[in-house]
Amino acid sequence: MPTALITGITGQDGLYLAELLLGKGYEVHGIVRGQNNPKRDLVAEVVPEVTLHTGDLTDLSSLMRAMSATQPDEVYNLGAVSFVAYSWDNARVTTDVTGNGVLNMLEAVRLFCGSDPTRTRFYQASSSEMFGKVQEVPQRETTLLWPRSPYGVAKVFGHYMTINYRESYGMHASSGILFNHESPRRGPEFVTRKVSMAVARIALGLQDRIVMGNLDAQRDWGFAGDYVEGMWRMLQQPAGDDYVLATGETHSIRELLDIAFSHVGIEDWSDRVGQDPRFMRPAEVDQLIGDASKARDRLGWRPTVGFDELVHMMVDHDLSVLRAAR
Ligand code: NDP
Ligand code: GDR
Repeated sequence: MPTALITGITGQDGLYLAELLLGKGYEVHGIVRGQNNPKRDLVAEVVPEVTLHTGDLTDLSSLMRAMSATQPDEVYNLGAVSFVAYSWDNARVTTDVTGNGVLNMLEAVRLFCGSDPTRTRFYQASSSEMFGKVQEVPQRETTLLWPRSPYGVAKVFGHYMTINYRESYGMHASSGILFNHESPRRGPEFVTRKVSMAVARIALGLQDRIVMGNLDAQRDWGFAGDYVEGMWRMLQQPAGDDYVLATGETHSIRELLDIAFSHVGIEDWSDRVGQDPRFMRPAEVDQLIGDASKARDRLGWRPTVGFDELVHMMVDHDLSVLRAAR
């Protein structure tokens, strides 16, 4: 039975990945930070078979302890300060966790592997946010990186450090450059979930309006369940490499609002949506659209959930949660 260690197990992707790996017969371990993290209960509820270990990406010794306790065949480094807007006001902690945390995890894996550098395969959660200022459309593995946020800069560091460890030490290290992926498990601070929760509340008469930031930004949104499958496929290849995972379609925040409101029978949402500078960013990534042809050709990976279906899934989920609580 192969063994996997996941950082960021309490997050959206960590839970989907744990479910996927358990379904494939893996023994799954996760690293959870903090002395009394309430999300331990969430992991215990969703994936009770997972064994949790205390650790923090900023603490190398805790990562080394987790490596030696679990002896993993595969490590998925999903842990990060992941909210881009937060990263401007918290640039240092974002750098420490999202950037230097990758170096710590790579170093823990390298030291554990000793004279057999491919003993443990490593996945780094890189991001389309690294592309930042648009240089090329669609964006692919070779597109020039021009990050526009402290989060994006930290991810670029982690991305190149992963490539550097692969090239310097011969490690089986892969970097997945994933475009936005969402689900009913998405954190409420991200735009899709913020909209799905608010639209569900508005539909049930529990709220009048939603206040948003930039409605013109465009994102390439897919379903998180599809993207964790791509992560796993990367680590099943004979050697580590870098791959874009994306749908190849882009939509604006306005289109997201159109589809979500229309799903609950509201065609004109103009008086339901306000805008506030507090949700605008000091620098915006205007348009993301990914070219996942390398992942399609080499991994046989394809997204299965379209944008309308994804938005409907999230609104329906939030409606059912609210109805059940009534
Ligand atoms: P989430 O924000 O849902 O999860 C982030 C995880 O990181 C949480 O489990 C969190 O733990 C953990 N974490 C935060 N700080 C630390 C720390 N100091 N030490 C250890 N763990 C920590 O993110 P997603 O699941 O959406 O994303 C997973 C990864 O993929 C992230 O690295 C993200 O940046 C990246 N990514 C995500 C994309 C997306 O669209 N979802 C696209 C591209 C990349 P806690 O619960 O304790 O806060
Ligand atoms: P993003 O996701 O920054 O792309 O990072 P987010 O959902 O936060 O923003 C997407 C776009 O929506 C615009 N926007 C708003 N965003 C939020 N959160 N709240 C609002 O009210 C709002 N109004 C407009 C934003 O300006 C932006 O253009 C996500 C994270 O998961 C990262 O960790 C990951 O690396 C990238 O996706 C790929």
